[in-house]
Amino acid sequence: MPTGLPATFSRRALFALAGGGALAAALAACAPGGGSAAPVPTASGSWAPPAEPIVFPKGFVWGAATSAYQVEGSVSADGRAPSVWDTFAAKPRAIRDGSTGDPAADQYVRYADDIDLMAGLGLGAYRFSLSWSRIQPSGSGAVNLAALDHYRRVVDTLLDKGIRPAITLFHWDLPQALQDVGGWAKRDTALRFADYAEICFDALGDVEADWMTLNEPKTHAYVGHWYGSHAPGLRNPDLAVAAVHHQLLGHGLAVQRFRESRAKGRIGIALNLVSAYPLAQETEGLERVDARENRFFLDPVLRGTYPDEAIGGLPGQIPARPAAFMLLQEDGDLETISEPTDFLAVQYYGVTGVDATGAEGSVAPTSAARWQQIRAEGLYDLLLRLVRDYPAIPLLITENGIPDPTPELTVDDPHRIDFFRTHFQQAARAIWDGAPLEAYYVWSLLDNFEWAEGYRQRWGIIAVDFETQERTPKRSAEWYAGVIEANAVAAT
Ligand code: IFM
Repeated sequence: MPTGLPATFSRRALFALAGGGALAAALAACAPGGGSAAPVPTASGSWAPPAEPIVFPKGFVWGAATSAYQVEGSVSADGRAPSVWDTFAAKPRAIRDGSTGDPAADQYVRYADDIDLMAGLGLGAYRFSLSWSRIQPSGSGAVNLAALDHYRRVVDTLLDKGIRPAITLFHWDLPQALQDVGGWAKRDTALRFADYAEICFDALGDVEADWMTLNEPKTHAYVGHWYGSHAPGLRNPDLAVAAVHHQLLGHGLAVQRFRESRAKGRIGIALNLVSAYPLAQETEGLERVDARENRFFLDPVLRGTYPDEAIGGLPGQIPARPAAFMLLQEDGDLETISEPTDFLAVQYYGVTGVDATGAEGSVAPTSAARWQQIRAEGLYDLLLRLVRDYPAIPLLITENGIPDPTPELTVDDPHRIDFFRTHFQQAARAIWDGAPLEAYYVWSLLDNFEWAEGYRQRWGIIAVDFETQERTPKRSAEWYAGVIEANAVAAT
């Protein structure tokens, strides 16, 4: 790793440390705005990382992420009530290995030890989510102070170690009591979410933190309400698009409450986005998939509009009724949804290919998670596309990662080191080309409950033995600690 890192970051400093004229020429050749009319940039071209380590901007934040249901366990401790995920996971065959989020990684109990591990790695920030059904067991009304006390201890312990909290309000675990009256398919849930958000801002808003309203509203809406393989297990595209609109409305209302509460810190939304590449000359199908995967979320939040192409009867669209979707929307909703935020949190896992009809296909190798097509350049394309197509806003990568190839516990994970190295290089390249990227959180800090896969997919940089709850940093954690210490990523 290099020594004598520049005191302040500049394109020139990055350039100097990153390999000179060949890099500059390559970067110039790949600069955005090359005249492509495709809905996503396809300009990543061929680019090789420089031989010398690439140094990130001074103050760049390196973190790791988890979510409440995936790591906390203690599902009935201190007054917590069931969420949709407790209900769903208890159904026969809902989870591949028959497991539930109890005990997960037992972080409700072991948070202080985990924070020690984070400090040992040198993490600058920890992204975790609050459990709504701990804090407000019925989803509305009475507040459970024991839960707020717990999260206060978590936040204080992080701060004691110099680790910035990055707090997600909702990572898919809706209180079951709200699902029982319609969940996100109903407008009222957006209002309940705003009230819950205000409780959290009042309790923890004295802390300098990065708040995220929602985690991946797309996954919760589509996989939970359309495909049926996540909680709440519904298979109705009309309910899925209702869940999109009401989650986004809840996001906008929560941002308003954040400003009113005068909480410290910043707020944004965490969207999982995909770089889609054409498999044919004709790109209409690609535009539909791009609208469904990206613009259905980016456009309302950042521009105050919904794209026309996301919903309909054509391949690549959500097969919901456009007229019914229109009827959900009330005057002022899009203004609320596009309430200005302080950053956009981007979750990047990979790419897809789309043919002329809108059918998706393979353009890159997959990981053990079959939905994940791995192409590090897709991250560069995505970040530059955000810069090109949307109003300027600071960007954070709040999730990026890969599972182990085996469900067995392992600490030897060279594939993960390669994955992160190439993605970090593309992130640096995007910064060089003008992306205002400020932070990078790896998914995940710990092996954990991977939703419908149960404990069979291990995404952590720290291995967890779920029998004993023993933690062992994987090779990738040691490698990541080196990146953090140097604030730089090497070529190999
Ligand atoms: O584990 C999930 C996380 O909860 C949301 N983003 C994707 C991860 C890997 O599937």
